[in-house]
Amino acid sequence: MGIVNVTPDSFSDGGLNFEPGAAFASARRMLAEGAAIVDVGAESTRPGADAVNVDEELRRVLPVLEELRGAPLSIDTSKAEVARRALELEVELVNDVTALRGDPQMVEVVAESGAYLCLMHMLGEPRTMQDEPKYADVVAEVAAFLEERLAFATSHGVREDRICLDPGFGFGKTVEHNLALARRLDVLLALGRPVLVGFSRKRSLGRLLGDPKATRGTTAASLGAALAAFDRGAGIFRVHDVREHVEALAIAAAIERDEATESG
Ligand code: HH2
Repeated sequence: MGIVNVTPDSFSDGGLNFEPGAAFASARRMLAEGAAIVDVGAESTRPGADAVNVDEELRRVLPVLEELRGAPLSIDTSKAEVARRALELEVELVNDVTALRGDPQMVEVVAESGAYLCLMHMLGEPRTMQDEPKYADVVAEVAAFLEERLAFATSHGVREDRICLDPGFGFGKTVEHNLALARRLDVLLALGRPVLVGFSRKRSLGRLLGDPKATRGTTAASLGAALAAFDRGAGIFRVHDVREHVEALAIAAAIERDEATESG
């Protein structure tokens, strides 16, 4: 899953794709490089980011979705109206970082459309989520949350086979919380749905490499995280550097396949 942030302020590619022309070009390049889908978002969720109102979010995102109509796209939004308009333009997946808690209409919009849905864990909200996040057991709590959100979505008519789950790296989590979750992806996979991971360029990666004030991670660090998550069963990788991830994951998958063949 390639990332196109049509925002002036995203932590990772802030401003780069804010102009619609730049956003289409990035999305087309990512698809040509092997992305299965491109996630278009118009509201930054970086720690401390301000919220964007629905009119502004639509103004940013609609020209991009219209131009790319027919391509495999995902919409990164927590607003039902933005999701509804995106789905009218044939977007296939709704990526809601609030896991259907941000807008009471969202579950109905997704259920009626039959679209795919990503449910992500976040502790708190973007403005304050990195202010000393605390868990008694981060893995158990994130798994319980995702299990409850999965049940909520399916009980409101979203088909279970359309849903993927995401631990939400960096969303109300310290470096240690992120590492614990990445190590124990098996606990999330036990919920029976594909797991999406979004480690790409996140600041935990820069901090792990020794810069306590890092605000982002490098491409190489992102690849390391993606490969470790692949080994633990992650199936969808939300990334900025598509070509590098496609190549690295293709090799990891080829090695995995070979082992599976040899063991019968
Ligand atoms: N991370 C970001 C945004 N949306 N969605 C899912 N499902 N999982 C994630 O980990 C995730 C996400 C934040 O990254 P980015 O889009 O690069 O930056 P920003 O939120 O500043 O636009």
